[in-house]
Amino acid sequence: MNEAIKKNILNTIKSYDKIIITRHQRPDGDALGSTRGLAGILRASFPEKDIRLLSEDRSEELAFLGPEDETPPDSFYEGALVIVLDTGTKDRIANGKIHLAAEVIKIDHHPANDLPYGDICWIEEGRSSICEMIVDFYVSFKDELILTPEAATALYTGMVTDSGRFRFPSVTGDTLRLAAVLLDQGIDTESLFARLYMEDYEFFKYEAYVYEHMERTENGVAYLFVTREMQERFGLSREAASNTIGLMDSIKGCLIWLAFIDNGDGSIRVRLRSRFTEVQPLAARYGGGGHDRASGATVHSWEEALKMVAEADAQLGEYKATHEGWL
Ligand SMILES: [Mn+2]
Repeated sequence: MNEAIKKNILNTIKSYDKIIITRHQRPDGDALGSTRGLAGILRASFPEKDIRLLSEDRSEELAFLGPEDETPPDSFYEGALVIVLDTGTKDRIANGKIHLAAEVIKIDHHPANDLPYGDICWIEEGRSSICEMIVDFYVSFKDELILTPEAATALYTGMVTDSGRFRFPSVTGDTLRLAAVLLDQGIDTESLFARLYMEDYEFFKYEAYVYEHMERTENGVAYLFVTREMQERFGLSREAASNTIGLMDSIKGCLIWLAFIDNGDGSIRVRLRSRFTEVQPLAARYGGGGHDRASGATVHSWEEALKMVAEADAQLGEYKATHEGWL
């Protein structure tokens, strides 16, 4: 079934002269890597087409991958094809002009939801990353498509970051086989990993602060309030502040961990993570969503945040009482 969808996508791409590639707001490595990677493949394969990566949001941390395209006049969208990557719902698309285009393709790995979009959809929930799907697409049409080392590096960046360096349960044999295709292009992994994972000296001071200030509920929910004061004290960017969630991911017995990031505008961004049990339903109760074990939501007060912590604690207590084998 997916083979037919992929073929349809390739034929649709071939039928347009202008193609716009975009992604979700607050782009992560997968959103950024997949859009850059696909743009690179299509530019190399179809040099006669005008292909633009047009997103309203960029990422400081991943700027090393290279510059992005400037905003063209609205007329550019006329008769153009839009490809949206890694974006589950229409409201999260980081491009407010896609309605001006002729046709929209959606390629995604987020669970189905009530805000569908796209004329052609290729959705595989089980996939570890969109980058993996783009490499799969490339491999399916290897004779017609060209993968450049730059595109391979962008795609590898997304595969590595969205899979937690190939550790998450979504990683399959296919994931590694497709990653191998990228490595065969000659990626400078020493430089890439240094850029992705090395941190400034001050960051480790921040990390120490996080471990000093995080809390744990009775049943083992680890959580932290990333206040404005904390963000200013350590000079944290929006991304760095929200990445705090990752620091709490390896605490024995803490199967759910939450980070509450004060946006400074009256809203508090919540990042939810879990192992063995799912946090997606909890996020959904607060108007959020995402993956089973990695979700996001927004609350509007610290009281509401604590209510969420209490619900997570109750869920975890129930889980631990009725399951074995977790740690
Ligand atoms: Mn993704």
